[in-house]
Amino acid sequence: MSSKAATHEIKFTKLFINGEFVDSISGNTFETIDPATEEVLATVAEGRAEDVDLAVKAAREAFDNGPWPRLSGEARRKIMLKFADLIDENADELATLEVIDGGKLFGPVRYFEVGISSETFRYFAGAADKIRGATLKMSSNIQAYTLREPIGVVGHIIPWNGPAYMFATKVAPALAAGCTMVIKPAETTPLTVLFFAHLSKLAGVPDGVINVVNGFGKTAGAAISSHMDIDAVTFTGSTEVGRTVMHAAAASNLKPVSLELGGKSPFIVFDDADVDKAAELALMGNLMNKGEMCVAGSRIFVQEGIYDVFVKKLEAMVKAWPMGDPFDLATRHGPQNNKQQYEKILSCIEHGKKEGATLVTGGKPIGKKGYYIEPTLFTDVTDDMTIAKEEIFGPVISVLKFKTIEEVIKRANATKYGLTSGVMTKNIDTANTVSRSIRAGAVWVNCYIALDRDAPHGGYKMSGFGREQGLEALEHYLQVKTVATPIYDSPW
Ligand code: TXE
Repeated sequence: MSSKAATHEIKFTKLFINGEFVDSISGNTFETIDPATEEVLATVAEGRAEDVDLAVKAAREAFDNGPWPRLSGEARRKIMLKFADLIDENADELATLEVIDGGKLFGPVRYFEVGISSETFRYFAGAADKIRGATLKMSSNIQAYTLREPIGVVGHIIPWNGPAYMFATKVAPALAAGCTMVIKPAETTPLTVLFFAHLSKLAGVPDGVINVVNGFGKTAGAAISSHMDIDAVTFTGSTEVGRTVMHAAAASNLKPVSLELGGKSPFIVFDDADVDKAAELALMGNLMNKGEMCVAGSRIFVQEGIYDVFVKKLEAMVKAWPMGDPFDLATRHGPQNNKQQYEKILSCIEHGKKEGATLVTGGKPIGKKGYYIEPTLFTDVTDDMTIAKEEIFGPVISVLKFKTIEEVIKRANATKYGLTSGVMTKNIDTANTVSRSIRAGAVWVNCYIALDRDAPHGGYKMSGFGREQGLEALEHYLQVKTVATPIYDSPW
């Protein structure tokens, strides 16, 4: 649907190690595809274990002997602020890469997600000179305090649904803490991350602090999670691979991991809610980014008194969801990121049909080229159906009916996931009860996807653990050291 991919010059396709773009040791490459056309966009260097080794060596040297962890917080802040400015100055390029490599839409990325990325750098730049420990009350003749030290070399394994956002979310707090790192972008979306690597050099991030190894999960990803010289790993992706990463971390050097593993978030609409607003939020919470969002409100529980009106309004909105050229600012619907994801979504839709949900609209692929799927609305969904249990990660909305608050709380919590949730009601007591009862990392009351730099984001249960964004995100990148000295002749 877009012609821009064919003419856009792609500047960076190699690995980025120790401040240089380099070929992989084996010389292997792989192709990255434009999901809107299924045509090859670029041939990219493919890193494997030996390239990860090289990248870790560079990061280790930069950590053990280089300037980054030893710079003052102010000096790190300055470089991070420069990095943020460069992100804004290159917003068109970054957004274009996100569209052609990841199937995202130009408007939301150019005018929203790139800005979130640069603001994330500014937020954590502001924290870089405020990392401090505490004075401890031990005994009267011992003076003790804590130091917060960077944890060391960090491995970041990044998914494909928002590479720019993910890069900033993981890299900015790690930089602020004084860590060095090896990043593996998803194999379907390496290009934005490579462009960020180029910007990091322009910003003045010293060589070896940021390294990027493109490659596949089972080779490059596994080499990161099992590496003996990586001190911590962060992972965002599927629950299944999260488990593998944790196993590998445990089986190697017991490095701490933080995992963000998706969800099956409830969005609960009570009879007294503003129904127009509720329908609009349900729509955005499922169709934005063609549903490829860990925070999707993919189980919409609607109270019986408002159910029919809600479904009518939502149906009209889903049918009017604008499709078209991803570079057209009016377009809201793009291709799914990759073939595997496209097939998974279509298979979930088939399950929905077979298991007895009512298909109100959508449900089919669009066109002959590109991974496009119609925005899809199912009603009469019940808790036991596959579409109510499994993360679909696509433009598929499931509406379920409920009667009472006690019932809906129980059903909303009856999931292996616990990432986010939403509740729509004008009754403060209802809002408070639901907020305290839902087992999830966020409850959005009369709003949805209220993500912010200052708001910690992360999961309960099998949605993972650890928090990204907010000052809490720094914790993963810091060690606490207690220092104690005796005080002789203390007057106290
Ligand atoms: O994810 P994978 P996939 C969910 C979503 C989606 C499903 C499958 O439901 O439909 O996962 O997507 C790297 N060791 N989310 O298969 O494989 C991989 O190269 C180390 C939710 O694409 O988990 C990529 O960089 N790393 C989610 C990253 O893991 C490995 C975002 C994610 O890919 C690896 C994406 C291994 N053995 C998918 N195997 C969210 N939480 O936002 C793969 N990888």
